[in-house]
Amino acid sequence: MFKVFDPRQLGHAPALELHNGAFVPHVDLPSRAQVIVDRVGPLAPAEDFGLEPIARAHTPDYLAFLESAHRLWQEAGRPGDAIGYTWPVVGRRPLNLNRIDARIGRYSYDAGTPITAGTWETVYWGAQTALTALQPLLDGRERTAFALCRPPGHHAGADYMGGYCYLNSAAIAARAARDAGRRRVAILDVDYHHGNGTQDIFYEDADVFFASIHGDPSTEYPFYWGHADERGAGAGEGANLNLPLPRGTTLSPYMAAVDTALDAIAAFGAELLVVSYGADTYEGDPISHFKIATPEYGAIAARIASLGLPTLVVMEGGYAVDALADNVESFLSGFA
Ligand code: OKP
Ligand code: ZN
Repeated sequence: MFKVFDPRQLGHAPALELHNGAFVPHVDLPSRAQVIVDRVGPLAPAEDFGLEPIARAHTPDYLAFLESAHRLWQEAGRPGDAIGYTWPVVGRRPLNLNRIDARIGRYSYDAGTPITAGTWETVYWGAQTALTALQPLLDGRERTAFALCRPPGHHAGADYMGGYCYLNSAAIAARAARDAGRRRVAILDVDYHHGNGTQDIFYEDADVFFASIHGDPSTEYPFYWGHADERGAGAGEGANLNLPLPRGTTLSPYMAAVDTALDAIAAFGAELLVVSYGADTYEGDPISHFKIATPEYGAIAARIASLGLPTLVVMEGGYAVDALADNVESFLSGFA
């Protein structure tokens, strides 16, 4: 398995997030990546494919915002990380406002996603990490690859950040695979949280199938996406599959959902699979509520591997830092 990690992803270290009514220490620590590197290395550094493949999944105005937001925040005389507090009501007319608070509101949907001085560099190299890991799958040198991306990306849409996510590395890689000639690509999202950003990016796309297994959004973040009746639209109708599961879900019902997703991906005729892997389905995760045990990740991955597709595993969430390396190692072992 080809494994990629770029150390330039360690610069993003958000201080606080607004969680259940209080500012608390942010759970997406740089150490999340470091403990995985220390266990599953050696990992190759990222090559630089530039902004073009990133701009195939994100809008130019959003990228300009992301690159400049922390500087504008500082110029406004603000301390610490840039974070929003005002959001446009869905359906409001688009306004191109210059004030930093309005711009943050326009390009985000929550207060868990602060922009630090190091955010742009970190997420840029996260996207390059995914693109680098994809290359040997495209030229047939490898069957599986692991992109150690951090922060996660699956909540980031074409023109918004949220849920600790800024650039959607899995979506960028899936689009790059299409651009490289793969006619049909599937994304299987097994993070605890619904991958709303990925869903939005491909919602009307007939050539990228998105399947997600996640905590039921009627009780779980991100609430407004991830319901079973979201099935894609326009040309993409039927190419989106949400499999929400209740709090407390254990391996057996989880695996049944994996089988449902894999059957749909096989029927779709995918030529390449991107897996958004979150280790936050773990029974000890501090912010999530499934009951998957460490050795069970190997079994889940082996089931995914039985599809027989070239597979890119992109790291998403997982916040039990003490168990994170074990969980990632177990998952990757299922592809061996
Ligand atoms: C990112 B990924 C609300 C806390 C919600 C956002 C969770 C983002 C998870 N009290 N925080 O999907 O692992
Ligand atoms: Zn998650």
